[in-house]
Amino acid sequence: MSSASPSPLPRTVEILGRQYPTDDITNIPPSIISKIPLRLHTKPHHPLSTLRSLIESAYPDFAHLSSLSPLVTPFKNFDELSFPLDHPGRSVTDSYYINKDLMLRTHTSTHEVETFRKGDMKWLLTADVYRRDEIDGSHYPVFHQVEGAKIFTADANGLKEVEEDNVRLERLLAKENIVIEDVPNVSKTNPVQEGHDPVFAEAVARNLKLSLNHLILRVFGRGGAGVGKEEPLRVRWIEAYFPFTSPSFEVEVFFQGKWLEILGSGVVRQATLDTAGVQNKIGWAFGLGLERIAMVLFSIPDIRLFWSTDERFLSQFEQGKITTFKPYSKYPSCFKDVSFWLPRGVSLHDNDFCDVVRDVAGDLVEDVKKIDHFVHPKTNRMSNCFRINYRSMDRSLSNEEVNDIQDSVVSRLKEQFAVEVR
Ligand code: FA5
Ligand code: MG
Repeated sequence: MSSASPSPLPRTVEILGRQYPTDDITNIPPSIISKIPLRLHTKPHHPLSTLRSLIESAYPDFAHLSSLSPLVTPFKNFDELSFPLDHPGRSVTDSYYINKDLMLRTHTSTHEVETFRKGDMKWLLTADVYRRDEIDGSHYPVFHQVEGAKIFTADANGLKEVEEDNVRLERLLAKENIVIEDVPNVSKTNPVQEGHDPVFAEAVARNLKLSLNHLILRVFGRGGAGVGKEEPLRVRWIEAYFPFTSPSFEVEVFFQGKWLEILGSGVVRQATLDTAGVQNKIGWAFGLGLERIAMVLFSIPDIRLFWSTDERFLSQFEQGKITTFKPYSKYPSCFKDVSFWLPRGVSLHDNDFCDVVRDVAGDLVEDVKKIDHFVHPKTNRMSNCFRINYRSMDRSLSNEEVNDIQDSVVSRLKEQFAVEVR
């Protein structure tokens, strides 16, 4: 669970102009803190902002929220959403903690309870979310999600409302060039919740699917990507599991020869609505990842580009328009390996290594691979070897510059984890 760090931590960290006390689980690095104020989803002309607007335009009668702070309690991020105590997402290897009482949200579902509590019956919420992760072309420790939800009053009028909406959406979709692989709305492995009227719950699951098929068609079909015009758009619904929904589903879209997972969704757990003080409601929620969809729509080949401040990137985009990104150049890669012994009793998760690399090298690193590890049979010490691929998106890096960065990475590893370089 914990990663021992021999180097002393500052007693406080400053985030968005406020000081927060640290403790022995603090693991938020400066490189992440510096991303918090950027809020790319609200930056005019940015592809993530255009995609957010496109999604909002598919739900014109929903409340559109986008300014909630990413600092939340673990209680709110996990417990309030029925996550079990041993869920891996809670661990310091997977999430960023400011201290034991405060973390960076790992998903937009964090805000479900407070939003329902406010009385919003149908809403979209866009935000930056944070997860400790590997380094490669499609993973970044900060990304953006849109949460959407709609709840109905759990009585005869509410049921009538869902059923009428289902008829309306079915009519709309019947005219479109879309091929949907479906799964049952409910099944033994994807059950209606205890206490839910099965007829109502199934109508709600159906409403969720129709509503999202409609959104997907709008985003991929008419968004300029060309699908859904000559070629039918192919969408695949899959049974899924989330602690805070049942039944639950994931959606994949067939794009450029591959199935792409774009969202998770389901019928909201009654416990969530009860906690929010709206016991007499029933409804659905979904959470989708903006970067994955934007990479496809705008042909953006590397997830780091969203964070670029290079005019050659930014100037290519116009708010509200989906255009194809023209790469300005592909600069050469430079690979550097680092092999080291870990002292006994010190654990270093791959995500710890990646955080050190990101902190020192920022976006000059394209990916990191663990290429070897073993335990010495006599000393019981662990040996690791990582290969770092340095490549700038904006310019050529000199070997000298990369060597300097690599030296700093090594110093930080020695300082923080007392490693012995081999
Ligand atoms: C969730 O985050 C759930 N909160 C979604 C949800 C909401 C379910 C409401 C039910 C009801 P998941 O971890 O699968 O689920 O992430 C949702 C989407 O975020 C994924 O489908 C993907 O599009 C995107 N995503 C997840 N991890 C990454 C990542 N590392 N980089 C980029 N996008 C990601
Ligand atoms: Mg998923």
